[in-house]
Amino acid sequence: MTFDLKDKRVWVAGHRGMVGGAVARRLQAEGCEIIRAGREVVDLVDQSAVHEWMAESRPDAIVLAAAKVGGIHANDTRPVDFLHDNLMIQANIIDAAHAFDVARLLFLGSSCIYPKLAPQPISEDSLLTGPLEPTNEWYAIAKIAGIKLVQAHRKQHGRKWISAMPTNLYGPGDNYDLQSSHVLPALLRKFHEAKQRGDTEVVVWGSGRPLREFLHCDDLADALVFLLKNYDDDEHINVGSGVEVSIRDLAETIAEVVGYEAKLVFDSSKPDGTPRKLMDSSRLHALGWNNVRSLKDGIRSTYEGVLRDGF
Ligand code: GFB
Repeated sequence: MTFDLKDKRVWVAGHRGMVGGAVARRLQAEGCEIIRAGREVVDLVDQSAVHEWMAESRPDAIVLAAAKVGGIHANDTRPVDFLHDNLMIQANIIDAAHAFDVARLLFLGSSCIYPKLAPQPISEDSLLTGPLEPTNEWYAIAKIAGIKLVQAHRKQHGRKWISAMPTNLYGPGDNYDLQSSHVLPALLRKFHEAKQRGDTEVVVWGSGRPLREFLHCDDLADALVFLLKNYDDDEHINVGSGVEVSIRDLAETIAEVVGYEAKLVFDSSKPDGTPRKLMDSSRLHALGWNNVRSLKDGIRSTYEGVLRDGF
C-alpha cells in the first residue's frame, strides 16, 4: 500500500516532545499540512476535549507521539502517571480518530513492551511471551494496550492503522532533567557540568553493564514517515538502529564527545533495568528503510545543539 501525504492534513500529537518535534520537522518535506495542538489547546487526557478538537480539526492522518515518557527512575517511581495518563491519551485519540474516520494513524510504542528476558535481538513476535521488566511495566502495559487497540480497530473496523516500536531514543528536544531523563541526555549533562566545574568523578547509575540500543530521533522520524506512507499490517514493527553499547561504553563515548576525562563512579543503589534490549529490525529493513547515523555522530550533533541552545 502507499499513502500519499501530499496535501493531507497530518496531526502530530505530541509535537512539543522530542519524537513529535522530529516527525514535524521531517514531514515538512512531504508537502502536507502539519497540524499541531499544544496542551493549552487540547488536554489529551480529557476525552471530550479531544473529541471536540478532532471534530474541528479533521485530520487525514495522525502520528500518535503524545505520551508520558521518562527514564528508568521516573518510570519506577510514578507508575500511575505512566499507566493512567498513557492509557487515557491513546484511548482518547484513537477513539476520536474512529469517530471522525481518520484514514491513517501511526501509534508509537517502545521496546520495553517486550519481556525482560526476551531472546536477542528481539523480534516483533516476542510480545506477550514472558514477564515484563518491573521498573517499566506500567508504561509497557499502557503501550501494549495501545498496540492491541490499533489491532482491534483493524480487525473490527478495517482501519489502515499501524504501530511502530522504537528503541531507546535521543536527539534534539530531549529531556535533560537528571531525575526524569533517560541515560544518554543524563550523561551528556553530567559530563558537561563536570567539565565546567572541574569535577574528577561522574556518577553513573547501576552497574554500567546493561546493554542498550540507541537511535537518533531524526532517524526515527524518517522511518515513521516511511511507514506512514508504505506500511499496512496488523503486526507492530520494530524501529531500531542495530547500534548497541554497554552503559559504561556509552559513558566513555560521551566523555570523548564532551572532551572531558573523569572517573566513572557506579551507583549500585540505582536499578540496572533490563539487561539487554536490542531490537530485531529486519522486517523494517526488508521493506527498504535503512538510514541510520552512527552513535558518535548522533551524540556529537546533539551536543552541538546543547552548546548552542542550552539544556
Ligand atoms: O535510559 P534509561 O533511564 O532507561 O536507563 P531504560 C538505561 C540504563 O542506564 C539503566 C543506566 O541501566 C540505568 O540505570 N543509567 C546510568 C542511567 N546512569 C544513568 C543516569 O544518569 N540516568 C538514567 N536515566 N539512567 C526506559 C524505560 O528504560 O527506557 C521506559 O523506563 C522506556 O519505559 C525507555 O522504555 C525507552 O532503557 O532502562
